[in-house]
Amino acid sequence: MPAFRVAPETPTIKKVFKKILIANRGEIALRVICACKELGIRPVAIYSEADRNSLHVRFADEAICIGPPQLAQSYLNIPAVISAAEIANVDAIHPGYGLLAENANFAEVTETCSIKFIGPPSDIIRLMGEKERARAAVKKAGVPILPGSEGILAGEGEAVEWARQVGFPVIVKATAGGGGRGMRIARDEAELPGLFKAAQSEAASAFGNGDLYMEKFIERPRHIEFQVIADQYRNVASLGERECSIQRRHQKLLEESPSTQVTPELRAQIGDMLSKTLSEIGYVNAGTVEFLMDEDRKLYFIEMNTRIQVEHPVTEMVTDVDLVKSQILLAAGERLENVLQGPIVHRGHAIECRINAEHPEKFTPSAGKITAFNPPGGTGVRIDTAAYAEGVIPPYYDSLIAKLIVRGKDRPEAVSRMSRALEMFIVEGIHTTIPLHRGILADPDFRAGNFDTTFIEKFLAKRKAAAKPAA
Ligand code: MV4
Repeated sequence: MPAFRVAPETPTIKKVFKKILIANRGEIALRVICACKELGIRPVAIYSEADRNSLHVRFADEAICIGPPQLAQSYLNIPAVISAAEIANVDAIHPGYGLLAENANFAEVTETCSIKFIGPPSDIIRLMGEKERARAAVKKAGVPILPGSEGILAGEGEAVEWARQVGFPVIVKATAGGGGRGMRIARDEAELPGLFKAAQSEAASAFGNGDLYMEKFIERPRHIEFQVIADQYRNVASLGERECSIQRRHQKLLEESPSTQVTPELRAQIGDMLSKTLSEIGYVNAGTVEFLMDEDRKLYFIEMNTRIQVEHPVTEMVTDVDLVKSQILLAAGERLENVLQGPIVHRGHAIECRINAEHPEKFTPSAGKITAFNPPGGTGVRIDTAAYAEGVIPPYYDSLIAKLIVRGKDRPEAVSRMSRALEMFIVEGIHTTIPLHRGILADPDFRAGNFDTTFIEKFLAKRKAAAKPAA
């Protein structure tokens, strides 16, 4: 990729939408509203009956109630969302993350109604949503993937054949899955047919598609993902990586950038490779390419997400690129060089802690009224939230209530800043993951950067042992 030139002759962006409907709620709806306001675009909110008093309704120029609290009857109700967009006469829809963000049919219906979907074309969403097809597509374009099957596994017999070739342990994954759903690890040949059948029927009932594929199983991987943005003229830029190994049951808890395991050379190499690959595929708008890193620090593609992600602020903090504004401008047809207005530079270190409304030990949702709310401030601290004192967290939706993001000149400063910010973050009336994060930030292995995707398991076991009185 060429370095991006500063283009002083084209400092302002001409092609812009007048009105955007935000098909989401909570902190990401507010985040998109911020981007709209800064671009002089009128944001239109949709909301369920449970969200009447929420901040995304308050800060939007218009707000349309689309139904009762249940997701299927409101934020996931495609006819209701499209009707609101038609009534408000918007130029585009921003789907946020989750909900309809990676629903290819929704993107297709939106475009059929002559409303711009802020994301990739629906056929690209569909391609990346079928994990086996995505894997084959990026392999063809030269991205390293793990040894594994080619195409969909025809049956247990073929699974055993591939496993012999790849070598145990192997993992079978649902092509319609992703994010950890519908996977089974087989450690030897004896258990593979049973696990295959279990995975197949689980995938069939969960996704309406029982198709499976196989990969070599990596024992203690790190989860590292690369942020990319692309215009509709096949220009693609990589904005570096996020380290996302601190997860529990496939829910990320904490993310950071850069990864302590990625050198500037590796970052540039993967970035160039992804720019070339995604240009060939015709990728457009923001996207995230997920990799597993093995003990030899080799990266292998596992899947691609075609949306803005929860953890996008850590990339924004180290690059100073506003990813949501970029999404909007790219969807409006702007060229990448006009959106970026200069080279991509990585400065300092950023960490994000996801503050969930849940019990810190049991991880069960904790809905209710927030009685006290003191978000921390100060140098290098950012909070993305739609929560406020006296506000109510409804029980129907995702438990994420705030993202606390810090930037420091280096990792030690970011860790220290996050620790003090967590100390000063007060939320009362509901349970949150704030105490859990305080514990993670104090952990010697976390502080040393010495962790992988098995970190949380060990951390929680240590905690439990320490909490028990000595026998
Ligand atoms: C794997 C793996 C080991 N080997 N694939 C889980 C989420 C989904 N995106 C992919 N996942 C995994 N795929 C191979 N070939 C281990 C995981 C995995 C994992 C990955 C990232 C972060 C946390 C994880 C926790 C357990 C398993």
